[in-house]
Amino acid sequence: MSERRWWKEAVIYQIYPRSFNDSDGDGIGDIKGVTEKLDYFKWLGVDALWLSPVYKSPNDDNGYDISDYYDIMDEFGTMEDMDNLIAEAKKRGIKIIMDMVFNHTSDEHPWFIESRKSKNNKYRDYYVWRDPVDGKEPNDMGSVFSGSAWQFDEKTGQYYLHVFSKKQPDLNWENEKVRKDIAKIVEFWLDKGVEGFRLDVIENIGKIPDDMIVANGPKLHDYIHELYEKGFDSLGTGKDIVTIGECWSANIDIATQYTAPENEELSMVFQFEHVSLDEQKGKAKWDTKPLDLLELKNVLFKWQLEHTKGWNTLFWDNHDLPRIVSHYGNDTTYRVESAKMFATLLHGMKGTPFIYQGEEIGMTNIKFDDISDYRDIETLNMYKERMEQGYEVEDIMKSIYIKSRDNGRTPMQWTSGKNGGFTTSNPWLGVNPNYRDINVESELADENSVLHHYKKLISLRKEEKAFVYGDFRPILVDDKEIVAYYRVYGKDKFLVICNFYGRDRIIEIADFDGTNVNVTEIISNYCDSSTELGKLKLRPYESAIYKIDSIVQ
Ligand code: TEU
Repeated sequence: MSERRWWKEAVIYQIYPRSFNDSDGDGIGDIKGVTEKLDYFKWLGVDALWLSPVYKSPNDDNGYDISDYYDIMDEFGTMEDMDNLIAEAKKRGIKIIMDMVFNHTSDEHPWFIESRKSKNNKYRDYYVWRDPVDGKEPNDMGSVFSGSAWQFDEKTGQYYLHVFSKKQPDLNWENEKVRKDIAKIVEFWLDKGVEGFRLDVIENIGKIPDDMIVANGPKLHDYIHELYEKGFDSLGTGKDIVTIGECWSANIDIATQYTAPENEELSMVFQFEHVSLDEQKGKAKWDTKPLDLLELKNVLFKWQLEHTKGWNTLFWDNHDLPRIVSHYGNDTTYRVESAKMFATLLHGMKGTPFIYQGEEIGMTNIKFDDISDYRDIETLNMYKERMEQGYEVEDIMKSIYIKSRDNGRTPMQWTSGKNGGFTTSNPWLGVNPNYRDINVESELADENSVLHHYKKLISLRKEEKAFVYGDFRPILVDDKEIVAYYRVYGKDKFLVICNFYGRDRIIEIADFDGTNVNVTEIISNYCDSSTELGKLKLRPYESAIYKIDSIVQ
């Protein structure tokens, strides 16, 4: 059995502060806005809040371009607000997890301002500089946000590397001074009382640009282990923190390397195989294909069954992804049922569940008519690039509606009032007009809402350790419409069963034959679910968890 740790038993809630709650009426969410909602989290039962970056930033990539790791973005408030949030959260038993962007900084960070001044500046080697080759970029490395990953800098006649935007120059981790300065940042935030870090694209820090290697470079794990020794070794220091790496290209072996406890690296990693199954291999994320449920089951079950030496993260949504009800589910007729089905499927599995703001009320993707209403740099750069390449506007917008990161970034819908209660002025990004029907206020008042369903699932994990530490045993693996599995822990046995589509199904389950077992429904997304002997009838998107007790003769 895996060792007990608080972060295995926790449910973590991700906040994208810009879109969460605006306390001062400037149209942008802020830290005080998060503090105002702490009692909401307490009610919901989440254990920790992961805050997307709140540090000083010119916001080319909404805070993922940091210009000062030791200070707070003006629009979000002050360090005093941050200290207050940490203290108020602690009073309620809620931990704060900071998002750390260590692969790159902003080009407005003092290190880069210095670095670009001259070739012999003492910060030159904090970043990756290369000479032109035949008067052009050093090689063909591309940026995740379109175009080349190299930017020419007139002043010194060299190119610098930026795997993301031009305003996000990559740090050079081969430089020991960089690593020391990063460790200091970790220490500073640990001293403030935060209890974990989410590490942005940490897989990129071992990059070898000359060989066009970005993720999983040869020294990656040495660097992470070094950080572990200098700060993440939470048990050693008595600070029992959690570390979560964002690792897009992790397979099971790589994830194991990061998370097997004896390797002393990270607590867990985000891998994205299950949420990228609508993408075509070798093509841009914008060129999608329909989801094949068997493929999804295969991926989910593989991580459950084979990633056993380390710990899994469980998530559907984040600030880079479309909303799950729109992405893989049904965001019209069966929005409520499918949102609950995804929640049940996920929270029943083994790993730490992450809830992204708004997921708990079943928020959906957005369709703005005009590109000028979008704010995400990745979306805007892709639009420009594809327009230049001659794509039809209609086709570009279609892929934006499916995959744009702004789908997950529209403001949190709190009430049916103006701007969904997010702000009193103009929101920085449009509120989804469906806030009149989909909002926290109305879901709090409705026992059958998606929100109450999340609350029940969170408390179920607290009550039944089978969901945390129990074995995972999939069934009906070849069924093209149903996802089902058992969680077994000592004498405790639970069945999680989900109808993934809008068609009625009748399923035969041996455990339901009524002879040697008592079957009790623990949670369901229909209020009147019923089972017949030996048969389980599942309506559209119906999902449920049953407790199965053997009858001792
Ligand atoms: O994301 C890493 C990353 O690779 C994403 O940009 C991803 O490829 C893309 O969103 C898929 O559409 C992290 C952050 O989560 C993201 O918000 C930042 O933009 C990025 O790093 C750069 O810091």
